[in-house]
Amino acid sequence: MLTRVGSSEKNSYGDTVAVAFAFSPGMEPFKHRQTYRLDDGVSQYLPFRLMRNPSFPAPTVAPAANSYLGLLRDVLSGMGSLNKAIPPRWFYDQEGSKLFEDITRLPQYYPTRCERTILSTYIREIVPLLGHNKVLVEFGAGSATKTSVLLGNALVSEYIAIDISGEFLRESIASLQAQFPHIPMRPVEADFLRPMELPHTVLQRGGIGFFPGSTLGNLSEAAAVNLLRTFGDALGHDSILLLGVDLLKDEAILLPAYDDPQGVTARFNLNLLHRINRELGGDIPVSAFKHEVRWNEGLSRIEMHLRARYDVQFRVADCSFSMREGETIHTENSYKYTVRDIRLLLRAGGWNTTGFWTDPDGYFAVLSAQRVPIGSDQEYSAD
Ligand code: AVJ
Repeated sequence: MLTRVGSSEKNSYGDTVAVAFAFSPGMEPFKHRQTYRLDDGVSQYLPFRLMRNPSFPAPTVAPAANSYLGLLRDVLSGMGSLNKAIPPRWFYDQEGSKLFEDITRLPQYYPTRCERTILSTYIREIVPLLGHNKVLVEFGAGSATKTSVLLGNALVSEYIAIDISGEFLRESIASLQAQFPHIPMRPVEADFLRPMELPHTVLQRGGIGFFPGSTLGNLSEAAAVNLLRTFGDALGHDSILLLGVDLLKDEAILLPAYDDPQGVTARFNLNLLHRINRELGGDIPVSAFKHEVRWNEGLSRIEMHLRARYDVQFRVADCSFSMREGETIHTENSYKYTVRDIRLLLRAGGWNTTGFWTDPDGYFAVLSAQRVPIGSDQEYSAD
């Protein structure tokens, strides 16, 4: 029985990329098409590889999922810039993924609750838009708690769950597999921001990209459009996207969602510094930093920062850094959209909106979309 497949390979930058996934004992999710190691190495052994996609605009030097080198590179380059910043993907080590789960249960953090309500309320309208027997691919699956309503109602041929936090993902998928034993499931530890190539079955049957939680909101417009195009390339022509996004609303609702009085979001933000200390041998005095949330009206986004309470000096991987009192490390953006914003973003990313659902308060939205047919030149119409 295949219990664990874990592997890695070097890309052209010498960085270790992607490939590690595992199945819990007893899962055997796709025994019937297990592949075997051939002499020419690991790529034959794996059902698929993650690789550079030629349609990606520029060869970005993206760090591998959760690799030491990836973290090191992002921290050193981010901390060496004039405006210090570390990308939010590094929040999600085992501890950070758990803290994020705690955030989703906070009364102030409405997105998870609203999205779950939308999905279960409108599942009967959503399902017919998802086609038959397509491959469900979830980007940033995490605890995958929103997936069961889809798996229980839509007809999908298999489920591929991608997340940067491998251990966490494998646990979530193991319990989902127990709930739906007849659906083959594959947990894939990877950074979905890297261009990816999915199993052949996705292109054969068409994919349903599931991108919940407003994770898209972490990205600038340019990066969001690129990612939506990458999804389209990976999922194929006959694919569908089901996207959850957070809508623009009053600051009085937004700020507490990211700055809860219980301090859970603060712990989540500060865990990044603990992680750097743990994994890169840093000596950052974490207590010298304060969780800070800002509403950036002009850019329509929530920003999270770590603000130095006083002048501090520290070392990370043998590099020295100093920060002035009040100086911040920018750790996350969370864009908030109008319905029109998100429709335009989808269209720019190669997707036509086919469905839109929201909660009674209009806080959150789920949208379905279809790929814009290549060469289509849509005329003006009244819809
Ligand atoms: C997972 C990116 C959607 O932006 O709301 C929650 C992350 N950060 N609280 C969000 C987050 C602080 C979350 N996303």
